[in-house]
Amino acid sequence: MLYPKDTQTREVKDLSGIWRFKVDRHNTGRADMWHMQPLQDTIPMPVPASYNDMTQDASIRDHIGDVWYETFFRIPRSWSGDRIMLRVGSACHHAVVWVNGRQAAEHKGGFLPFEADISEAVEYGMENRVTIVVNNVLTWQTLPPGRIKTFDDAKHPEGYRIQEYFHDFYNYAGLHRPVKVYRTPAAHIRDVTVTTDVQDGTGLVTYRTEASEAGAAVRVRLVDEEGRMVASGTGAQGTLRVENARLWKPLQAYLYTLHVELVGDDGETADHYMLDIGIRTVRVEGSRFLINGEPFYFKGFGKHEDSDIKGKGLDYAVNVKDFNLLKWIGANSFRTSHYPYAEEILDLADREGIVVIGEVPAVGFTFFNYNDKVYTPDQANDETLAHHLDVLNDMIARDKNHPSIVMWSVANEAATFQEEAVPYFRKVAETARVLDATRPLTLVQWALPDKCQVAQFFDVVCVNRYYSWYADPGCLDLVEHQVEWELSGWHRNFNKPVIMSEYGADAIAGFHQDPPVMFTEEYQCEMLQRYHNVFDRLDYVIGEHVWAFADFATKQGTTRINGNKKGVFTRQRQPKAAAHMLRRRWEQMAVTPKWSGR
Ligand code: GCB
Repeated sequence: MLYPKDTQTREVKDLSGIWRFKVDRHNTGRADMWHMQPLQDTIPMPVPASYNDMTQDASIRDHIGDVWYETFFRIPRSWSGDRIMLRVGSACHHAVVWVNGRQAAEHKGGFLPFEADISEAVEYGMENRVTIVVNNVLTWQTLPPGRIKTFDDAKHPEGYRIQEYFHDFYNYAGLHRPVKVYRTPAAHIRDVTVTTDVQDGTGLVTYRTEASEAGAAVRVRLVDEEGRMVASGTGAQGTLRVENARLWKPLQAYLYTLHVELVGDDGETADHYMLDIGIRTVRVEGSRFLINGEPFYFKGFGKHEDSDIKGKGLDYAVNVKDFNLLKWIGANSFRTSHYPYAEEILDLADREGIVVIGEVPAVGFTFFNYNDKVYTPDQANDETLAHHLDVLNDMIARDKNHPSIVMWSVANEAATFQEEAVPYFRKVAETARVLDATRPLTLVQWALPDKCQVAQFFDVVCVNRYYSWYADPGCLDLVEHQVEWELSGWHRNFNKPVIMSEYGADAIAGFHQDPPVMFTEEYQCEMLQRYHNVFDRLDYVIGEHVWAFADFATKQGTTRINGNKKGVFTRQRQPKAAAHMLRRRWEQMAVTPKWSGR
């Protein structure tokens, strides 16, 4: 799905701003057709943003069910005759959209965009009303999954409900990414797919375009960062050759712009789209992850889209700060744990040369008891799998052209030790390979190496493990023994490169004790250091992603002290002691890369 852009033939209106908002206290608004008139008794609500932390009202924060958003926009008369699209960047987790009371779109899944052709629904030159109902309920047929718990006892008032979910990050909801209206010509470019290769210094840029009319004439040109055209071609698909190509490299990004034009019968440009691309290759070979043929060692974090007040709402300032912190600390990569991030973040990664592992929102497919079945007819069932495949499809369709994304993660900590996981993840892996044959695949593991039944379907083993935290809390002296025992098990059983995709300890900024105890900054440093000692000894360990980049909001519970404090930065992006320790390590690794001496 193409990101809306202003081009020679296209124009975008961003509807970000203050919308009208109303909580549907009894979830009756759909039946009462609230979308037919302007909403009554609304409060102001920013878009994009999560609504949860915006007011002082806990019943808004904790509401289970529908909330309503509404705004007004004008379409100039000059847009008449064009194709007018409405695009929602993300609505967590289900949404129905009406324009002037007429249904335009319905969508399930909170972290990916959807759009609708509203050419017939809008009035040109007049005011138009868009109404969006957003629902935050998680079930076993959503990603991530959840369930509504009801009570049948005297301790709870009748009808009392709780939204349960099996991941820790807070279930923020609302319109998290911008809503945009844009126009394209009626005859338009529908999609562009680019893959790249390098042969003896020549970059090969293979492109495929889809147009609204089959057989439409297409011309393309590739322009470098200085504005010089380096290659051109015609035809709906083809391969452009770039002599002496400047490669997209980690921390040394170079982007070319591919201009795609649909050509009318008169030879004029009927539609025009521009895509930034990077020329690079990605391959797993033996126990190495190669970017442009060079072994790459992942240094970085699992992150979240999460900040004060806005929750999961897109925030350019926070995003730029985060990329500056990544560079400051010497990181070169992150995983979009545990859902596809905003396209604006991936654009920054492309531009800054930060390597990304893109993840689908399949998180919480585990009960922390090996024997509790996850894949049952009333939990992770065929409908869940079908939705999982849809989301995978939509994520790859949206993100396939980002050079920063080097691998897809199809799930985080699924119960891969249960035999029902085998057909489930065989199907997921097969589908991902059909959708994208160019990028390696992983599934982030919680199972132990002798128990996992699906790692053979993937190219890289990613493991999350919290030795001396959830297991043997306080026993720092066990960490090296246990990490080495586990990682060597993965290597022995599957013979694939291994990334430690999560490891870490909660540290409350300002808590100190030496010798270290849990929740202090000293303990966080010491634990990370002990993991690192093992990574440095094991040749097949190809990366370390500390959990987490920054502290983040979670659901309430006895293991979380006003959020998850495993951040190396606080939620306000201030460094804890561990950040300085990592900075020293990663700067040194830039000078002496892991495999340089071998
Ligand atoms: C995990 C999860 C991550 C949690 C983390 C923790 O294994 O993948 O989402 O936040 O542990 O801190 O418990």
